[in-house]
Amino acid sequence: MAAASQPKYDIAVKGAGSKLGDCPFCHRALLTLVEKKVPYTTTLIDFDHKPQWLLDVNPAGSVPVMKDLETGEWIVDSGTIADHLEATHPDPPLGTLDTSPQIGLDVLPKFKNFITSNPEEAAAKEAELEACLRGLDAHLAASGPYIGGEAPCATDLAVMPRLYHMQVATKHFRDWDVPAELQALQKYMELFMVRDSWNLTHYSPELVVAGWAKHGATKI
Ligand SMILES: N[C@@H](CCC(=O)N[C@@H](CS)C(=O)NCC(=O)O)C(=O)O
Repeated sequence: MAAASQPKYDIAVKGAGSKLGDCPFCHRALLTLVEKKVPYTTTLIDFDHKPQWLLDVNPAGSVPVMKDLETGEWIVDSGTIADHLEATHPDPPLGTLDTSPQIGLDVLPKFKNFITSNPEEAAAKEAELEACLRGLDAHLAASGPYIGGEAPCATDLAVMPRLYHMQVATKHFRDWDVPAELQALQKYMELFMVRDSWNLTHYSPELVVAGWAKHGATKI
């Protein structure tokens, strides 16, 4: 899979066969490459058969990891990859997470706590998720349509994959929808999901559901 000829990097991401896998961190790194129009190739890592080279490069065994094909340098972790790309390919400027609005990132632990909660704690976890989404909606309503304003910033590329997981997993496991009155948030997700970068990098809802089922999400 190549974004253009003369790849500059090869990025290893979760996947199997020819399909991208359900990793929001890999998704963030891929979105950054595509938004910056950096040519790359992709190596898919089947988590049931992790290659030894991945463990040599990153003893944690996690992806994404990205190799600079000119220098041979490995860049490990989605945040480090995003910062590296910002430094080496400043156009279009996305900023770094540190310099971008600090909002929305905690949607991942919030929805994870909700979809893995037991019946006694579900209402409280739902309320915490909703509060997090309301904060993001208020930011988008005031200074959107993206978290970065008129154009996506580094935070958008980290948050959108998490929101996708949230949307799919809460619907499947809890028959829950983002409250309809959070219109700026609804519009934001729709707007992002028609970007070329999203179309080139997204994976199916079925993979998201299967992934969270493995991580303890249940229907109650
Ligand atoms: N902090 C890392 C986290 C990456 C991460 O946790 N990736 C998961 C997939 S979503 C992984 O590779 N897990 C290894 C495993 O489950 O064996 C980053 O941002 O890149």
